[in-house]
This record gives sequence, structure tokens and C-alpha cells, in this order.
Amino acid sequence: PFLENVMKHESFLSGEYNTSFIDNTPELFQFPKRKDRGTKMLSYIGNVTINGFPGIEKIDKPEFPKARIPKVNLLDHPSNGTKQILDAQGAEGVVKWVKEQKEVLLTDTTFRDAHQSLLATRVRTVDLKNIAESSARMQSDLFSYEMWGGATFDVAYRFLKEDPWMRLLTLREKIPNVLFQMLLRASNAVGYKNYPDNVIKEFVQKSAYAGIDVFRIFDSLNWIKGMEVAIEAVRDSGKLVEAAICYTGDILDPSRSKYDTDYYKALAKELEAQGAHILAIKDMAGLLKPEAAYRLVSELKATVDLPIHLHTHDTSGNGIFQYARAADAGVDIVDTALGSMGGLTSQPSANTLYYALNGNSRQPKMDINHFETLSHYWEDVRKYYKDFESGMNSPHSEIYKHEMPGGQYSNLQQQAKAVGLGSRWEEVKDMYARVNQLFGDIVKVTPSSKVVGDMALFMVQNDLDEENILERGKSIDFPDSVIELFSGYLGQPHGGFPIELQKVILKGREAITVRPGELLEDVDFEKIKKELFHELGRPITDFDAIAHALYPKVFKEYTDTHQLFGDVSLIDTPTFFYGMCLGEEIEVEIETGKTLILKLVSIGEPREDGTRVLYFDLNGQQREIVIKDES
Ligand code: 3PY
Ligand code: ZN
Repeated sequence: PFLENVMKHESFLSGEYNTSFIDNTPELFQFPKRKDRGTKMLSYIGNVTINGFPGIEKIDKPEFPKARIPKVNLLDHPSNGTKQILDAQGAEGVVKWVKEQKEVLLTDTTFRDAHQSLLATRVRTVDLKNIAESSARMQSDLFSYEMWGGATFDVAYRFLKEDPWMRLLTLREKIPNVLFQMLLRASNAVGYKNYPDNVIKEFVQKSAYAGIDVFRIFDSLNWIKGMEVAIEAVRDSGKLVEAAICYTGDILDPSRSKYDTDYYKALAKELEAQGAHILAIKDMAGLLKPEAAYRLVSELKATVDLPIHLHTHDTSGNGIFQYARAADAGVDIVDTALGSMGGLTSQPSANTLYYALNGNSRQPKMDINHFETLSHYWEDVRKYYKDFESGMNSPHSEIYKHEMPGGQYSNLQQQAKAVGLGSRWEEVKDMYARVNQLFGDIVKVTPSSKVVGDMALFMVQNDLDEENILERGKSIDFPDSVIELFSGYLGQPHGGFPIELQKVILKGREAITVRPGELLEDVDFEKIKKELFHELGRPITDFDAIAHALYPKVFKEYTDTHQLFGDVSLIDTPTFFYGMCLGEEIEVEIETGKTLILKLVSIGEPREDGTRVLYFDLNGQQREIVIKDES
């Protein structure tokens, strides 16, 4: 505390101090009464026990089976994998190696897109950490783990109250042999709007430093100009640029000629010229029908000299068929999830693909028994997150109509519930498709998909249809995200914006057509660090500063929670969501070799001021925690 007081002091911060500073500044020796880590953690647990976790139904903690963590010998170093190729031979070495492989290579998305798409991105670091060492030893043939980026960054701070950088660093330490891949929304980084160029560069540089090897970069309108800064930053970092084209429409349907094969070929060529190492086809909604996959992959293979990495969502149930046809056409890498985290809005199951390609020379190289064992672990862990399941439990062919990305489905559903439209979900989906047409049939992927979702919720909530919008639009206050899109702040859509609608939405304001980053002022990271240091009274990392630059409000709420409850990421997931039962005992490892043993001994009746006293046992000592009962 003394050092903290020194470092927080005005004179110290401004550099206006001399050798008598300590002797003449008595307040440096006044220490606030602080709560220890144990008490902070008990406050969190007590609070959830009494008031529940925000956004999920408050019930008594269910009994969950103990997750089946496979036993592996940690003294056996994991086999060398793609990470060692990158380290020894650089990005070009990885590309060369990929091209030499006869089998289809796999990316495992269980740590990112699978749970973003099935469980509203809520899987916590502790559950990833617990299986990481086993995964490294059981999946060393993978091309990569897709394990970061997309919505995970924001959700970690916003809902899970944990630090996504720590997740990356922790997993990197435990998985040293396979490439780590992230999803980067180009100029939107891991957010929902364009950021200044120096934020994108800093984000890429620090992510590469913390452990990301492959950056899948996409623009939510397939506007290549919006990808340039990110592509260059990744090339500068020495890591792999996986430039993505987002698939929308239907190349098999001649009536949807806006997005035909030539459109995708032109994009691929441009991305190759920009310096992509790998080309991704990002079929974020699972719209690429099997025959279309065959044609598109064949055509792209003939157009560019890059490995092709195919990403889909299995929402329709056609994912395995799509991958099999893509394999026939020579696709190099496909995205899959472990069996129990695969299918439906997630990626196709790796385990199933293995059997689907039995007898095919391109069957992926993998130890299927290992994949089944890891799948058991996820079958158990998935139960902790049952409140975030979308409720979709069979293949959903309507996806071809509403075209909603898999990663958005369960998240938009949560958003609809939050604004009281949970029971009108069917209408929301239908409206989503109508908004797409109203907007001129745009590419829908974060953040453009979020704008379509916001507008759909807005129209259902206010009983609006397409005609009202155009007729009465001048008196309608559109959601901010809609105004931003039509102002050009997310970039330019293929074919431009519908002019009439744009006028109605912008109400006389000018839209931009240049790259938004050209107009945004650089963020001053040193200033952010200084301010945060002053506010939080602790050393500020570059990682903190980036998080603050991306989402100041979310980061502030996260740090407030952290100050109140400490590092809640260490608590096991059932306790994190449901608190503790009377008489229950749990263990929390707060650092290697240091474990807290917590027991909930009693819960007092509410007192007049609405508080209750909870008695815990913390490593054998009684602790009294006062919690306000919000019920
Ligand atoms: C994301 O940007 O988070 C996505 O998963 C888009 O598909
Ligand atoms: Zn996806």
C-alpha cells in the first residue's frame, strides 16, 4: 500500500517531487482498510448466492457432474506442431507446409466460435484452462485453435468480469505446440465500430506478442479498403494474415446476382495482392450449400495461389456435406468443433467429419479417440452454461431465408429477451430478413449484422414495417448503430446504400465515403495509461490501455467489479453463476499451490435495512459477509 500511495500521489505523478517528498508527505503512510482476496471473493459468492447472476434465472445451485478431465502426463511434452513450424520457418514456411499436406487440416473452434455460437460467448477462462494441457497433448495435429477475438474479448470484460489478455497468456503457456488463431474485425478490431488506425496497429502488435499467430481478418461489408490497416499490421508483426471473404447470398441462384462467383473471385485476387498468406471463406451464417462450396473452392483455387481455409456454421445441418464437397475441390483447412460443442449454430463436428471422410484420401489426420475424450469434457462443461443455450435443438433450414450468422443467433436472442421480445423471436427472425432487403441486401456479419439485428428489434418493438419507415422515417429516431452504418462509418457496401432510405435515416447529415480511419484521431495511449493509473492506483499494462481505448465504459465497469470482488475468473463456473448451497465446501486455486477452501455455514434472515449476514468458513476461519438482498 505504501508504494501504491506513492505512485498515486499528485506530486509523484507530475514528476514534481524531491528527496524530501516521503518525509514531508504523511498521507503516504495512511493506508485504506482493505479487504483481502478471500473476503472479496466471498463477497462475490455471497452476492450471487443471495441475488443470483444477472440475466439468468435465480435457482438453487444445480448438481453438476464433475467434468471429465482426461489424465495426461504433464512431464510428457506435447508433440511439436504448427507453432514450431511458424517459429522456425516463419509465415511463408507455414504456407508452404499447408500446401504440402494431402489431408484436410483442421482448426478447432471450441475455445471461441463454438461457444460464441451456442452459448452466447459465455465460456469462462477457468473451463478452457482446465482442459488446455490435455488438448495440447491430444490434438497436436491441428492446424490451429481458434481461441480468441470475435465477441470473446468484449464478453469477457462485460459479462464474465475477467481479463481476456490473461486468457490468451494462460492458454499460450499451456498449449505451446499449435498455432493460435483469432478473429479480427479489421478496422472494428474486436468491437462494433471503426477505431483509429493506431488502435488497430497497437491491438495487433500486442495480440501477436501475447500469443496470436494467425489473424483472420474480415470486413463486415467485404470492403477491402477497411482491411488494409489490419493486414499491414499483421504482416509487420511476422504472423499470418488470413484474409477473409464473407459469403452471403447464393451463387447457385441466378436471381441473386449481386454476390456471384465473379464477385468472390475479384475479392480473392485483391486480397492476395494485399499480402494475404491464407484466404478464408467465411460462411458466417452457413449459407454456402454443398454444391456451391465445390464450385466456389474450385474457382478460387484456380484464381489465387493461396491455401484456402473454409469456415461455416452447421445451422442447416449441411455442414459436413459442405466440407466433404469442399475437400473434393481441394480446400486446405476447415473449421470444426469438438463433437459435443459442434453442430447447429456452431461449426460442424470434427469427430463426425472424421467418419464422413472415411475411405477418402483427404480424411483428416487425427486421433479420433482423443477427440472423443475431449468431447466428454465439453459435454459436462456445457451443462454449466445451459441458461445461455439458444433452444435450437434440430437443424434449422430457415437459415437460408433469414441469413443470420451463427455467432449472432444466441446473442441476438439474449438481446431480444432483454428488451422484452423473447416471446416474439419468430417475428424478430423474419424481420431480420426483411431489414436485410430494406438495406439493399448487405453482407451481414459483425458489426453490420448487429445493425440489422438492432433495426429488426427496433421495428418489431415499435410495430414498424418497410412502408412506415420510408413514409414516416423523418419523425423516427433510428438506433444509433443504424445511423452510423448509413453515415459510412462502417465502410461502404457493395453497390452502395439505398439512397432514399439513407436520406430518411440521415435527416440531412452528410455521409462519408472515405475510410473512417482517415478521419479519426490517433488515441493517446500514454495519456490513457496516466489517467487509468491515477484512477485505479495500480500499474497499468499496455493491455489495459488497449481495452480502455476499445470500450471505455465496459472496461471501467470491469475494473470497478475487480476492485470490489477481486479476480472472479478463478471461481469455478457453477459457483460463479449460482453461488453456493448451505453447507457446501468448494476450493479455489488463487495462485499455483495456493488454494482457498470455502464453506458456506449459514445465511441470516433479512434485516430491517434489507441486508443479510452470511457466515463462511475460509481456510478454517470464520468470515462474516454482509450482503444486500435485492429481492
Ligand atoms: C464475430 O465477429 O464475432 C463473428 O463471429 C462473425 O462471424
Ligand atoms: Zn463463425
